[in-house]
Amino acid sequence: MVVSTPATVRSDFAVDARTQAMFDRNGCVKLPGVIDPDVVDDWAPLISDAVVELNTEHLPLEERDTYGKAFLQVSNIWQRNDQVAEFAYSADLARIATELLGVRGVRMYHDQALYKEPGGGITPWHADQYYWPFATDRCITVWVPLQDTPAELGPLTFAQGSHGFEFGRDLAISDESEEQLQQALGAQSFAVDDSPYRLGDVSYHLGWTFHRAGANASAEPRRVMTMIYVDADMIITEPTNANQVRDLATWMPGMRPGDVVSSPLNPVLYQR
Ligand SMILES: O=C(O)CCC(=O)C(=O)O
Repeated sequence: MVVSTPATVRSDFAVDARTQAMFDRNGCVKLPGVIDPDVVDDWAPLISDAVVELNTEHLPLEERDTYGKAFLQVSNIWQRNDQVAEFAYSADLARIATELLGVRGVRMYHDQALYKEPGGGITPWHADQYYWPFATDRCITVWVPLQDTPAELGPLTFAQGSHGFEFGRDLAISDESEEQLQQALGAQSFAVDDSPYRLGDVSYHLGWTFHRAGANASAEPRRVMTMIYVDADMIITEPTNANQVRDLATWMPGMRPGDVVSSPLNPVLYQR
């Protein structure tokens, strides 16, 4: 059987003034119907095959820590699977990121499949930029569910407006981040968006926006593909923790603080 690659992910979604205002205010936005559901359906098995092939986590769920129970995490699939690279390189998803960030263009930082297994645990509250040595907040993740994602599968959940909140920016994903941030974010009365996603919906969030996800209480895996983009002109800063040292070496090999993010792993995916 000849398996053909589905069409490159296209979208004519235009970021209008209302969407932009919502994103600027909340540091995140869930966007309905960005991708044709049939196209997502076509891609889902290819991405799942890559996750099965490349996954290195083989411990039973009950033997993993909280981070390990949250999801199977397979990163930079684009480097190892030419088909999935076409998905990860979607110019339209990168265009939307560029428009939301208000920059001239974006580069690939890395991609990541996040598969929450049946019975998989919560994703603790955290902000991604704790892991990233960047000079500004112009970095963004697109979260693309590969099936309808109602509450029982663990949809991504945002504390709206928390991208300006500084407490907890030094916390790695852990039981501690969940506990401390649940309390701190609750005390600030941030609105929490834990709404479901329909197939074809996606969300975008800034690196400093606090987010979490519930456990997967269903019998199906919660399959999600993400791409993380940075401003095409992003400057690398001195790492402030061991995770940032590792991220610098892994996602920007050969680069140093003061450089523009521009290793061979960081192609420009869209520019205006
Ligand atoms: O998918 C999840 O459960 C968490 C995702 C996340 O933290 C992210 O994409 O930044």
